[in-house]
Amino acid sequence: MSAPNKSYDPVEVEALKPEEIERLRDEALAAFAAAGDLDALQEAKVAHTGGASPLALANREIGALPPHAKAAAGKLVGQARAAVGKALAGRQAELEAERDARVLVEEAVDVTLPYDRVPAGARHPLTTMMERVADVFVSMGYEIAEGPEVEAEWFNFDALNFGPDHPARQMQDTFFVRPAEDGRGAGGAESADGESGVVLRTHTSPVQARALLDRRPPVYVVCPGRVYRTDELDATHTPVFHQIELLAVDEGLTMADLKGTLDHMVRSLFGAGMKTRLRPNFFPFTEPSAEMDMLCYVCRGESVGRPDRPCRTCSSEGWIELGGCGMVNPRVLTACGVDPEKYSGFAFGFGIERMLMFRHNVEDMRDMVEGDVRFTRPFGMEI
Ligand code: FA5
Repeated sequence: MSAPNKSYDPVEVEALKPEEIERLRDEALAAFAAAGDLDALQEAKVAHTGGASPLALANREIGALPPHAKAAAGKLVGQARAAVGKALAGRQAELEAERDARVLVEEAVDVTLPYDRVPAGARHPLTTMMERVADVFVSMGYEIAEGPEVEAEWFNFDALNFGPDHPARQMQDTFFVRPAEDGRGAGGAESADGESGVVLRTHTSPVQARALLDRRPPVYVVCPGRVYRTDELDATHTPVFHQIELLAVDEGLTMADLKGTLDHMVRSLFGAGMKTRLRPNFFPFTEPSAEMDMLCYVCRGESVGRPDRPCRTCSSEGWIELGGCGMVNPRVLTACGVDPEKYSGFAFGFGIERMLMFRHNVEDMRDMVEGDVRFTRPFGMEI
């Protein structure tokens, strides 16, 4: 900045000459107009309005003028700076509006497009059915127990009191696992008769033996899982299906506890007023054993003897067969190291596919295994 000087004439100070101020103003206006985006405008702003800009320097020169010249020079520079500020604000608004319009176009979302070309998946109704049953018992304090699907024959049969030549072994048609090439069993055990000693489990009952060997009584477990039998796939059978097994071993358990537990289960799953009935049957691992039926949840038994009101769900029999049950055979307790003098237990097991069939009027079990979403979709998207 020049030093104060009484004889100083603004006309003679180059930076304060009106035409120079005008030139600086016009240069700034042209730079703002030429700025194509907000970044360029920011650069022009610094160059033409910043502390080191020619107009700011000119403004500083005013202080060095003699008093009589200050007002005119101040007015000149002030007007130029005001014009520059106004042009800057105008261009800033223009460029911001342009940017906003561009962003709206670039980031536009076409809400008319399909939101998702791959429909969300959902769990299979068999899985949700099995969990729903297991939840009934988990809420009563039962623990979920699991076992392998490729199972030792000992757990699948021997521990459950199926003797080596017991005809009951043929009750369930078994997939035997072929022994390894070196003649050793699939589990690494020597096999004298060339059998591997390993099967695909035919029911969830081997989990009973595993649960008893793993824990000390009292034992309260529920065992859901996949099982295998050499059955042909037809409307009511599949070679791979699901069962759910229940086992309770404690002091003083009786058939009445079994019956009460079954009744509680059907009421939880099918509603108030439901009940079960037991019919004598035979399983080597329960004694006594029974077949368990539940009241038909559709007609509640009212279709029996009423040809005018037939029920398709129970074929007008009033009852639907659920599965097998009984008091745990003391020989099973002994095989698993539990004292049958002190403890008793009950168990039951049934097929999930069959339950899904009558609960949802599924007429053909093949629909459950074919993986067609037209079958699963009506069950909803429970995940
Ligand atoms: C058993 O498997 C016994 N482990 C049940 C049991 C457990 C009895 C505990 C006593 C104590 P069963 O062979 O009857 O029993 O089979 C039970 C259920 O599995 C049947 O009621 C039926 O619902 C289902 N099931 C059997 N075979 C098939 C199949 N091929 N396809 C679909 N479900 C089947």
